[in-house]
Amino acid sequence: SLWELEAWTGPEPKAVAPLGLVPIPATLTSLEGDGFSLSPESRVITDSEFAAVADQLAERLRASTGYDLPVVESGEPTASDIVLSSDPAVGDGEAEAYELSASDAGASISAADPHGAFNGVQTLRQLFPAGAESPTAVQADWTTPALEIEDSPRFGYRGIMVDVARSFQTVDEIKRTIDAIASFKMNRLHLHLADDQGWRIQITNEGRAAGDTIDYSLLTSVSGATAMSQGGLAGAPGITGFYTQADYQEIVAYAQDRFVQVIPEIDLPGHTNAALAAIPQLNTPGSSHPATPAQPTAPHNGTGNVGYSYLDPDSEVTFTFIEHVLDQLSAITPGDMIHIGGDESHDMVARYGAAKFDAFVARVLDIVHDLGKNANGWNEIARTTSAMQPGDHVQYWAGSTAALPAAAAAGAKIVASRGSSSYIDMKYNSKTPIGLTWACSGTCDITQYYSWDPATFIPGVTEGQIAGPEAPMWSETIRGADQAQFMIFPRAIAHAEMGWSPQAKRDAVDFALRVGAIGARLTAAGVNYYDTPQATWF
Ligand code: TNX
Repeated sequence: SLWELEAWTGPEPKAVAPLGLVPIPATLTSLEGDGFSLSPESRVITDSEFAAVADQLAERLRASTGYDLPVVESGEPTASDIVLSSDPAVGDGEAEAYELSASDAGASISAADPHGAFNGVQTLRQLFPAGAESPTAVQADWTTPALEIEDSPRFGYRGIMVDVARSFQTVDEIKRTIDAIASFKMNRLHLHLADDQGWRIQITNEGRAAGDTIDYSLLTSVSGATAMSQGGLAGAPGITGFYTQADYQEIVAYAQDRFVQVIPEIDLPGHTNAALAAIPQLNTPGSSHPATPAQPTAPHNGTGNVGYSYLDPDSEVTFTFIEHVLDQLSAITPGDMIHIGGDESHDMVARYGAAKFDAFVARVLDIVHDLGKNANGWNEIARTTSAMQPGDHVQYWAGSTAALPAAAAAGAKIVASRGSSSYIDMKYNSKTPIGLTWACSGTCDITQYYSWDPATFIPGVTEGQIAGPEAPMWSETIRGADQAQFMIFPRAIAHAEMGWSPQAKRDAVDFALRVGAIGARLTAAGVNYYDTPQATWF
């Protein structure tokens, strides 16, 4: 009959990219009508408090759209303007909250603090076509969907760690990664600055204690020149180098502009071969390397061997050294947090017992507190509750969780970095050419790194005692930012959503679709990533 259906012979229907918002906002309401459209006449109208955030937004969109996008502090908004306004009521006192509205009546972001406004800007970026991330002008219909969002984070701490000790990365490389993580509202960058294979932060002799004869410049002149000797792609050795204090401050300031706090780590008392090899005075009989003038501590043999090195827990020189290093590091770190390591001091514990190790950690915690900072340490420090105080963190990575509830009761919050679902230096699968396998083997992809709840994975530790998730990127096998980003993305994005979005809103299948919509953005922004088959790429 006339009404009989015929087989469709036209083109395949095109898959429509989902709204690629990552992390998914707490609440999102679609609005009737058309979305917000940028035009050559568009302006960013901002309260003066948010001027710096407005400048960053305008700079980004000027590059990709070619429009002028002036930033102005007053003016009657038109339907093509973006308005950033300060409103103390947004988020009900919750830090980082924002509200966003985009429609044919205009776009607006309101927040109680600049960090909230910045977060709103990251969401707005994701509402435009992927070309918005391009560093050069492209043609596109710069229209968003019509919607309203009210959003705030689940956890205050959402981070990654980059290990520049095993293999160095330049200031510019670190800045690129800061840009990328900040666009997913991540707000912590933990830098692993010293380990057996290298020392990456300049320490000067200025302000040495009376009687201290250590030449601290040796730390970088000797151990800034060492790194892993093998382990990279086709056996590539690690990259050597170090940050001058000015370099480090440049990273910190760049991060701060993007609301990312830098957390510097000096790993103590183990993982210290680089310090021992550089500073003769540390090589006392009670250290792991009692050197004689004829036999100074050799640089690390360049393998990933761990657990053998340690500073002498009974030598005052050890603590003179630590006080000076942490004093200078604190002075160039505006953030509240110094990471003291504490992991894998196997040979020290074997020689002296756990009580000596705990006493060592307690003394270092006191040093950090006396400098006016809070301390973080890997979960081996969890027993040291006597010296812990509110504001401190314990970072869980592996092994027993038994000591964590007491550390939390002493006021320390737990940073969630369990190896099997947070370590982004692990291979995605057996074919990944770089990466390790000890913490996660088989498929270590976005689902594994997404489908768990930081609030419930440690028995006896409650949601309020969790600072948030951090994904560590160790560098035994990773060389430079391009390789690092291949390991970081998209797994760190899974962590970003886990740290930000309400648990009830999270769904692995939906996430895999939204991440897929992020791929083109990362490509446009020049960020490397692994195009995992677990995502649907649009
Ligand atoms: C364990 S995680 C270590 C690091 C290694 C990492 C490699 C931790 C606190 N210690 O020294 O780089 O495994 O995955």
